[in-house]
Amino acid sequence: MEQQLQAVSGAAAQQSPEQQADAEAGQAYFDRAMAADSRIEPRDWMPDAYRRTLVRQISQHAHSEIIGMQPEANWITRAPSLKRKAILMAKVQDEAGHGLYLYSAAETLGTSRDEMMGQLVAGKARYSSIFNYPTVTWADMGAIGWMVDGAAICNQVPLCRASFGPYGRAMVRVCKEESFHQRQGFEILLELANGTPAQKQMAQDAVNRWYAPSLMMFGPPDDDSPNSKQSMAWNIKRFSNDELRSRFVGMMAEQVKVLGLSLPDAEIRFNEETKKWEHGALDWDEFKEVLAGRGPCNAQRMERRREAHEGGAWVREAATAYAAKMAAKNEVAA
Ligand code: BYC
Repeated sequence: MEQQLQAVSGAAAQQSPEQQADAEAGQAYFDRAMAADSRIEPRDWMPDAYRRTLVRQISQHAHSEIIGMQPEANWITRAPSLKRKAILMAKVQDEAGHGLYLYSAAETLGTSRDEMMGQLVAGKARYSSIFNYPTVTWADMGAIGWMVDGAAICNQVPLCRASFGPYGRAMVRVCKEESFHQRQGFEILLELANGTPAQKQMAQDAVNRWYAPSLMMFGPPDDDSPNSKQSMAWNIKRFSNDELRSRFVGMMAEQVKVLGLSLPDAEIRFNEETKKWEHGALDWDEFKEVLAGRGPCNAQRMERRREAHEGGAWVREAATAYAAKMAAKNEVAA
């Protein structure tokens, strides 16, 4: 907050007295909204840093949904039955929809979708680390649904209460769809776990592969998370990365028993004193490597995204030409 006030007073040097008075009134309105835990809407005054933080988080989130379609799309043609194929296609389409709601929410902050997409294809934007891991067997569809979408739910249910209205409202619908995604993943694993010994092993191997990457989805440990404190003060994030990770571990530790599988972490336990779930150490060097673009599938994910973007150029051009034609027609009619 101190930083913002400095930014406001720094900018004040170039502002007219009226503009300065408006900015001060805006800041006071914003501070009251934060204290009352109420919402900020796109036309409300907001500090530049709040706007930048939201564009950063929402656009990263949107990119994650779009890139996140790739690992699962990899199995659409090889799904083991027509029913599984139809369900997986619907899920992948949902992820595209989530990306679109989120790009729209970010656009209300004044950044265009073109700009955000441009940053993604230029390799300048982040997306979730989790989507840089390969999907090597059908059981990975189960593990992604159960664990990755499960982690997404833990992270995103609190975001339904994010202080920025369009983000919070988008999250409500996203979370409803994620619940269906998680159940479909759990059901894939349950069927495999109750199948032949080879199928059960395939399910266990997938759980083993996705366990640590899904815990890392929550972001770096709290003492290494530069954005958390301010995002929590602004009521964007409601819980810290470690708090959400701990809740997620607790949820998985119970559900894995129903599957008849195990989590690859002997150190999972509920700490009666802190009332929190604990887990074994994670390899944060691996996380940093993935964020630096050196994960197992980073290059492939970016290449596919660029191809899709270039391949879709004619659709964007056709839609723009059609919109211009309709606008001209309406003008003549008016
Ligand atoms: N991967 O200070 P921190 C889905 C970055 S889609 C990559 O803790 P923050 C699904 C972070 O951006 C799920 N980067 O940051 C889709 C920051 O870098 P910058 C996606 C990560 O923002 C398809 C730096 O590390 N979910 O479920 O306070 C199929 C320091 O971190 C990651 C969302 O996007 C990561 N895992 O907290 C199936 C949820 N973690 O920007 C499923 C919304 C951290 O300073 N986002 N970084 O350069 C959030 O809740 C928060 O942004 C995070 C990070 C918890 C992810």
